[in-house]
Amino acid sequence: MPVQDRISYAPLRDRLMSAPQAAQLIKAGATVGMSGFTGAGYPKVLPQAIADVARAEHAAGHDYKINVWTGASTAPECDGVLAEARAINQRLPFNTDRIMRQEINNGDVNFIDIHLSQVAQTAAFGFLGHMDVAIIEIVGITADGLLIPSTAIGNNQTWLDLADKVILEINTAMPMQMEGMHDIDLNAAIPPHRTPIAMTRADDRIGQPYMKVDPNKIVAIVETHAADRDNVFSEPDDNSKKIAAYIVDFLSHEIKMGRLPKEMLPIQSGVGNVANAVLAGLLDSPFEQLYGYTEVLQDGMLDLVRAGKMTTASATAISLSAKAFQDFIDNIGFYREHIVLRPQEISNHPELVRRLGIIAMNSMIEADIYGNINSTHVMGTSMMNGIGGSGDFARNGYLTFFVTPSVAKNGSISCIVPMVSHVDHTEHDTQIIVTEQGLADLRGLAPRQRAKVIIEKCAHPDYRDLLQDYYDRALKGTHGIHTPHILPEALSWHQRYLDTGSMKK
Ligand code: 0RQ
Repeated sequence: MPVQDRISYAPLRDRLMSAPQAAQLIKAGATVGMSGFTGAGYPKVLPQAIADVARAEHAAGHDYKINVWTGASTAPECDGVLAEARAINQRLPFNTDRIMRQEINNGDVNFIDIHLSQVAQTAAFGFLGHMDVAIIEIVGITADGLLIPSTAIGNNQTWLDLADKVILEINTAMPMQMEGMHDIDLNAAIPPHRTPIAMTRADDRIGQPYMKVDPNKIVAIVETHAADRDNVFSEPDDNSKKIAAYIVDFLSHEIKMGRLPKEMLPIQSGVGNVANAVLAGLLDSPFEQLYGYTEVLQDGMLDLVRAGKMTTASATAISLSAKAFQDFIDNIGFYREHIVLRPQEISNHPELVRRLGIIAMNSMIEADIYGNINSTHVMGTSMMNGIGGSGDFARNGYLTFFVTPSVAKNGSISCIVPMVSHVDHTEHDTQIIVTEQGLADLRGLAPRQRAKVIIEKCAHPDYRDLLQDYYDRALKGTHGIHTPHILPEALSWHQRYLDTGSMKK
C-alpha cells in the first residue's frame, strides 16, 4: 500500500518529504523524543539523516549534538548511527547499542538511567527540560487524524504531547491490521489531580487504540519500509533450562502451599536469553490460561500465546526475532485477539504491578550474599544497558525473582559476590535468587540467614568456599553483625578480576 494511502486524513498528505529534508528541521542542541522500545517501533530513516547533518556540521567546524529520549533501547539504525556520528549529548532512559554503550562509557554521552515507568512523568513534570521535536514511527493516520501506533508505544503519546514539533515516520512494512491492538491511556494528570488507574485485570482496556496529536504540530511525514531489529535468541542452554526448571517447580510448590492462586498471577519477564528460556520452560509446565503483564513481548511469550497457554499478553512493545515476527504477521488476526500494547507508563505502573500481583522475573549482572542486586554496571563503573523496567516490577511484584548464571566469562567472574559493585535493587526488593546451581528463597529471612541460603544454593562450586570463608571471617571480625562485612575486602573480588582477569584467588 503506497504511503499516501496510509494517510487517510487528507490535510496531512502535503507534509510528506524525504528524510534528509526533515532532518534539516532538527537544530543543534535540540531535545528529541523518539519512539522505540527494545528494538521495536523506533524511527528507521531519520536517525541516519540526522547523523549525516551532524557529520556535515562537524566537517564545517560547528558543534552539533542533540539529546535523545526514547522509550527504551532502539537499534543500530537509530542509536548506532547517531553514536557513530558523535551526534548525542544526552541519552535516556535505556540503551543496548554497542557503539552508544562505548560513547556512554568513555564519557562522551551523558546517559541518564531512569526506571521506565517514571520517564514519561519525569518529563511531564518538567524535570528534564523542554522537548523540541518528537520523531515517532506509526503505521498510518486515520481519517480523523488519529495515529495508528506501530510495534512499540513506549513514551510516544507523552512525546507527542510535550514536543513543539512532530515528525512522523510511516512504516509501510508494518501491517495495517495492527490497528486496534493498542490501548492508549496515560493517566497523565499531574498530582494532586491523579485518579486511580481503572484496571483490575491484565487484559482490561481503559483507553482508545490511537494516539492523538495536534495536526498543526506535524511538520513532516517521512516514509520508511523496514523491519524492526531482528531480536535473535540463542536456543536455551543447559544453564537457562535449569534456571527455568527451578522457577517452574517453585511456582508449582507455591500453588500447592496455597500461597499462589492456582490460576497463577500475571507474569513479567525481563529481556535476554535467560528470560526467554524461562518462558520456554513455562511452555512445558502444567500451568494453563496464563496472563502476561510485561513490558516487552519476546519470542518466548509469543510461543505461549500461540500454544494457547497464555490467554492475553499485555506489553508496551513487541520485540521479536525476524522469524517470530513473520509468524506474528501471518497470524495477525489471531494475535490481535490476545495481545494488547500500552504506554510504558501503564505497562510498568507500580500501582498496577502491585494490584495485579505480578510475578516479576528479571536477569541481573550480579547479586551479593545478602541479596542486593546489580543489574547495570560491569565491575561497578561500566554501564551495560540500564535498569529498564526491572525496578518497576521487582519492588512492586507479588513474587520477585532475579536470575543469572552463577558465573560469567568462562568462570572467571562469580555472579554471587561478597558485596555488589553497584546497587540497583536493594535486598529489600529481592525475594528469590536463581542460578543454575539452585534457588534461594529469601522471603522472611534476616541477612545472616540470607547469606547462608544464597551461598549454599546459588554460588558456583568454584566460589562457594571463598564466599563462605569471607562470610565466616566477617562474622567474627566486624563490630556489628546484623549484616557482616569486611569493608576493605568487600569489593576485592572485583579488583582482583580487574588486576588479574579472574576473581579466583
Ligand atoms: O557479556 O555480551 O560480552 O557475552 O553480560 O549476560 O548472561 O547473556 O544475560 O542477556 O540476560 O543480560 C543484566 C545485562 C543480563 C540484562 C542483563 C556479561 C555476560 C554477557 C550479558 P557478553 P547474559 P542477559 C525488562 C527488565 C537490566 C534491565 C532489565 C539487563 C552479558 O538482563 O540489561 O532487567 N537487565 N530490564 O558475560 C561482568 C558479571 C556479568 C557479566 C554477565 N557479573 N560481570 N559481566 N555478564 N554477568 C526489560 C527492559 O527493561 C527493557
